[in-house]
Amino acid sequence: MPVGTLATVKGILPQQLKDVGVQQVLANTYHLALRPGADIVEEMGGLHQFMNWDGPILTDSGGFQVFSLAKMRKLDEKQVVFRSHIDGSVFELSPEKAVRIQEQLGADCIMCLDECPPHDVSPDEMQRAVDLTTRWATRCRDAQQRSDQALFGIVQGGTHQKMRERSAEGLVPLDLPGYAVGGLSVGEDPADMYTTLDFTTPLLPADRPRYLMGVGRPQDLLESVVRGIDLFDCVMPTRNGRNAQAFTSAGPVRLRNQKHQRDPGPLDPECGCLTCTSYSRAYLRHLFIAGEMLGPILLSLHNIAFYQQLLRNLREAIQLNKAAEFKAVQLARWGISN
Ligand code: PRF
Ligand code: ZN
Repeated sequence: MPVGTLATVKGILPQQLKDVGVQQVLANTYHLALRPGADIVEEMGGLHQFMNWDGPILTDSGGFQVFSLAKMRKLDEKQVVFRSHIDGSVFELSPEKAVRIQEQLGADCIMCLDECPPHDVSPDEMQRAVDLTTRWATRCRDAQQRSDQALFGIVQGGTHQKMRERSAEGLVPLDLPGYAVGGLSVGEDPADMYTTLDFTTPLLPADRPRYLMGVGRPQDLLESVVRGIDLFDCVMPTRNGRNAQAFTSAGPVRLRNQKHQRDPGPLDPECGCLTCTSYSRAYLRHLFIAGEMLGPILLSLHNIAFYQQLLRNLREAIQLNKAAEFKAVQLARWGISN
C-alpha cells in the first residue's frame, strides 16, 4: 500500500495508482482527525469519495503516530491524551474513539488502537504495552458499529519471542479478519526484524491477511513475504522519490548525481511506467536540480510502479514454488548478500 497520510498519495492521481497496479492505499486516522477532521470527511461522503479513490483503503488507528509525532502525551488504561503537532490543541484517543473516527472515515480495513513502544524498552515495560494493546483490541472490537469494515489486530512485543507469543495469544482468540505485526522497523537491526518474523507470522492465522506495518525497503519486502507476510505499507517509494532516490531493477539510483547529466537512457529499462517510457535520466536530473515539481511526481510514480512490479513478480514466483529463488536473484542484482 502506498501511503496517503492526508487522503492523498503525495503528487499522484488515483488513476495513476490504478495504472501501475496499486490495490489498496493507506490513510492515517491521526492526521485526518486533526485536519480536516473526521466529521468533515464523513460529511463529504467518506474517504473514498473525498479523495476520489474507489479502490480499497486501510486506515491506521493513530496510536503509532501519536507516539512518533504528537508533542505531549499521557497514556493510561482508558486512552492517550496528546497535543496536536499542528496547532498544539489537546486531543484524546481511546480505543472506542479510534474505531468511531475510522468508521466516520469509512475505510475498508481499520486498525485497532495499539501501543508501539521503542524496541529497546525493559521487558516489564514491553509486557505492559503488549497487555494494554490486547485489552484495547477487545475494546475496539466491542466498539465496532459498522459490519462492513475489516478490523485488524496488531501484535506487539518488540523482538522478544515470549512477548510476541503473549501478544498473539491475547489477540488471535478475538477472531479478527486480519492481523498486523507492529513494533518492527523502529530502529532495531534488520536481521532482528527477520528473526522476529520467523517466530511471529506462524502465530497468526494463515487464512487471514498478515500485515507488516511500516515496512520497508525492497529487500525487506522479499525477506518478509518468504516469512509469511501478505501486506505492507511504506512511505519509502514516495518519500524517497520526492528526495530524488529511485528504486530500480539494478538497485537504488540517486538522480541528483552528476553522472546522469548527459544520460539519454531511461531510469529503469525494465520498467514499463510512464516515467521510464517517456523521460530520460538527464531530464529527471534536470527537474530535480531546477527544483521542478514534476521531478518528485515522476519519481514517486516510478517507485510505486517498481514496488508493484516487484510484488507481482514475487506472487508469480510463489505460484511456481520459486519464491526463495526469486528472492536470491533479486538480492544478487541489487548487490545484497543473501
Ligand atoms: N502500530 C501502528 N502503526 C504502525 C506501527 C505500529 O506498530 C508501525 C511500526 N513499524 C508502523 N505503523 N498502529
Ligand atoms: Zn519506471
